[in-house]
Amino acid sequence: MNRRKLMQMAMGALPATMLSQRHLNAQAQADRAMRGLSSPLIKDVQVIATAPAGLRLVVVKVITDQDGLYGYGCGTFTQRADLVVPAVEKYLKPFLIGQKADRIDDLWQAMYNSSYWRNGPILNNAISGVDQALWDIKGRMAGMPVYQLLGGKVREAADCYGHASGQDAAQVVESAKKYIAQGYRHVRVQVGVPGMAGYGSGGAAARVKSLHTKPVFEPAAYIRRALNMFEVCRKELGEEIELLHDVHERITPTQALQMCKDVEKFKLFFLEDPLSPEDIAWFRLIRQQCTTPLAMGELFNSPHEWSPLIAERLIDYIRVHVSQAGGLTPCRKIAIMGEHFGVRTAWHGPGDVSPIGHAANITLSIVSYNFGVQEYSPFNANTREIFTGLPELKDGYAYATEKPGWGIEVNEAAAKKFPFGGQDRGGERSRLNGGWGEVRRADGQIIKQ
Ligand code: GCO
Ligand code: MG
Repeated sequence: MNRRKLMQMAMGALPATMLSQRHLNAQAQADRAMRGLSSPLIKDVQVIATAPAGLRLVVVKVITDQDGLYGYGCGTFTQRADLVVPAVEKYLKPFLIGQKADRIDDLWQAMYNSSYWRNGPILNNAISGVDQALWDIKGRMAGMPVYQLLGGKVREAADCYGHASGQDAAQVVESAKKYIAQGYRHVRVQVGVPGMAGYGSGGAAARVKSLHTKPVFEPAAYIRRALNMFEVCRKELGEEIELLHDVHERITPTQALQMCKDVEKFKLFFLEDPLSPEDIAWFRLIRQQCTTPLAMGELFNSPHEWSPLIAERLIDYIRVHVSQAGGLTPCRKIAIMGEHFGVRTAWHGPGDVSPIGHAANITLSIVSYNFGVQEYSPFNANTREIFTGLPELKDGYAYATEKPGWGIEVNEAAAKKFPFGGQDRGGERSRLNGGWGEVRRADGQIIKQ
């Protein structure tokens, strides 16, 4: 019986008589569900390490024993990318060879437990690469985009935000206007601090005086600069545009509490990472004293970090970096947990997420009722040469593919043209293999950047 007849039979298009063989035994029913194909077994697991935009990306390829059936997944931890590669090749590959590729959650739990110690950035990213690849395989088998396997769309596309920045408020306004002109309704605004190293925008002017030679950052100066930027942005851009800002955990909890109160009047869409993961208990104090919407999560690797914040409704947006949590499987569960506590999703989507990871972000965003907003980072020409079938952005909306799986193919020869270390973005990164250098306060104290 050819594949088309099997499809028709499964879709109940053929005479009931054929399906009335109710007495098909469990194996026969499983076969019908598999359209006559046996469960694909994992034959090989490979890693594609490439840096087409100066950020080290890790993509895992899972190859099955069925010709032409394989999948891709994102395991990008750009600051330690070289460590994710052997975690996949030396530990997950021997563990997975010969396993059934269609038992995604079972394999997730098995990989997660196989290291005994767990919930770390390296191992979670390695697991994520495999996990997302297994979802790609299941979508390719089903002939459906992954979003269909998760129950289908609850919205047509994911509303995204872009990254506006500038060395001063006027430049930030100009940058924001460019995003608004492209149709974005949400814009993240970041401003530089003169003479200091800043997140999202370097500061012009000579380096400020300090007791050392490293890049300097002073929280109080940054906070004053940011508050002024919001003032100017609201005045120049109006009330309608949704403004977002990333504190990037660079201030003390006391300053975070004050800043969350001081920005209240600017009605931000959200203020992100006012606290470090180490200080999340302070969210209780912030919650008691102001209504500024709070976003947190890109640095989380463990349920111990996100569950209490969601269950106690201490944040408004969960910003997990999907591969840092271990992939699509655990993040789907985080989204569902959030729905029950009124916490919305805003998956981490910077340049150091591969296009596969962005496809997973967009998929989660269009299938989750409690969607908030999606961070989007455009793909440069090198990236488009390697990855085809990318999710498209139109009028500030990101659209998932309608092709099977993630709908993305990888040109592995092109990926080899951009090896790690070829053109790392930003100062120290080449010397530190993609890692970040030091940023210190004027007195020499290291800061979380
Ligand atoms: C964001 C993030 C990123 C991170 C980067 C770390 O909100 O997009 O804060 O910019 O800093 O992903 O590698
Ligand atoms: Mg951030």
